[in-house]
Amino acid sequence: MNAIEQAVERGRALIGAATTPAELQAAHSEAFGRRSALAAMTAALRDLGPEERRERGRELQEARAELTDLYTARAAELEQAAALDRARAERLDLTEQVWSMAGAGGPLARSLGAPVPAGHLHLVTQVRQEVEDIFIAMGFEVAEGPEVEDDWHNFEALNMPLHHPARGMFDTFYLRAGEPESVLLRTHTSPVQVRLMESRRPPIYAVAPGRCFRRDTPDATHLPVFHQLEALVVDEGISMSHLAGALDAFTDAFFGPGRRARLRPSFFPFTEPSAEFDVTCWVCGGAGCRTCAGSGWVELGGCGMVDPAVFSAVGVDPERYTGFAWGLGIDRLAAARTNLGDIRDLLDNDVRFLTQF
Ligand code: FA5
Repeated sequence: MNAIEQAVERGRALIGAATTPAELQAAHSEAFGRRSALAAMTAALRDLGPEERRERGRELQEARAELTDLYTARAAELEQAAALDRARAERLDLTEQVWSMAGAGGPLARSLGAPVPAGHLHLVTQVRQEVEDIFIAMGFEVAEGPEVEDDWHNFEALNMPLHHPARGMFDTFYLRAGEPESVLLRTHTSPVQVRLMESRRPPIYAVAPGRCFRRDTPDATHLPVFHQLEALVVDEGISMSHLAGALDAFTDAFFGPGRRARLRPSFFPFTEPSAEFDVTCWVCGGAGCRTCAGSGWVELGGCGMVDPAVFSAVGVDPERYTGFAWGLGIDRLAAARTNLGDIRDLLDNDVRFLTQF
């Protein structure tokens, strides 16, 4: 075996024995580096005659090429193994969480395939659907309107022209779009009344559930994002007793016997007369507490007979038709049904709370 063959043999052994990138780098230096046998033989070429220099030069080149190929192949193998190790180390076992939530983390349960807990509809969605069902059974249709509204539908058509003091009842989120304060997040579901009457002629018997937005400070009975269920009935001969009767039927269907409700005179620019719909406080039963601010009653919604000015704004003949409307707070209905002391719990997304319902 000549010196070149010996150098190749040694290089092969070194590269083959390297098991980490650092060892491979060391093997590379030893086989090709400045102090390697190949480097010494390359330097010695200059002392040879032209014929022999060409011949030895070619042999040295072949030796380098072979070792370079071996080095490149080994480097690829080591990189592949390192990537596999990294992937194993970073692997997230998503099933772990599910197993421990199910209280069935043991290897036996895994191999048997313990059940994965399923989610369910949020309490507010469940209540919304239940309330919709009650009114569908009473012959109402379910309508919808947009959450981003214009000034006309949210205020103006509801008898609240620009600068009307009643606009102060609704602390409004305005959007940067169009004229200043012309586009907003709806503060109530009442704009759906306007859209219904603009799009068709009476008779109308409709409810409209949906999300509403107000710059209200969150407390036990207020959220900045909450849900209402609007109702609108427009027909010939509708009176306040129809409104009271419909609310009574709803209270019985939703709460069952035992919950007292009352209508309390109030004011809304879009209804005349107007009232608030209250039920006895579900936390203290009427004695007075933090949830009912000491009054023993919690307001669930506003209601009244549609103001003739609203009919005129949307082109319904106020001489021929009368109607009633209300807006019930769905989050408060959910709280009343489940005896919840603070409706902020509805937004916390705490699984321990949500799984109870
Ligand atoms: C209104 O929003 C009127 N549009 C209701 C109405 C409709 C009156 C049709 C007449 C005719 P009010 O601001 O009172 O009224 O809100 C009605 C109900 O929505 C409240 O009783 C309450 O249950 C719910 N609500 C209002 N603001 C919030 C809030 N920040 N968080 C949770 N619920 C709320």
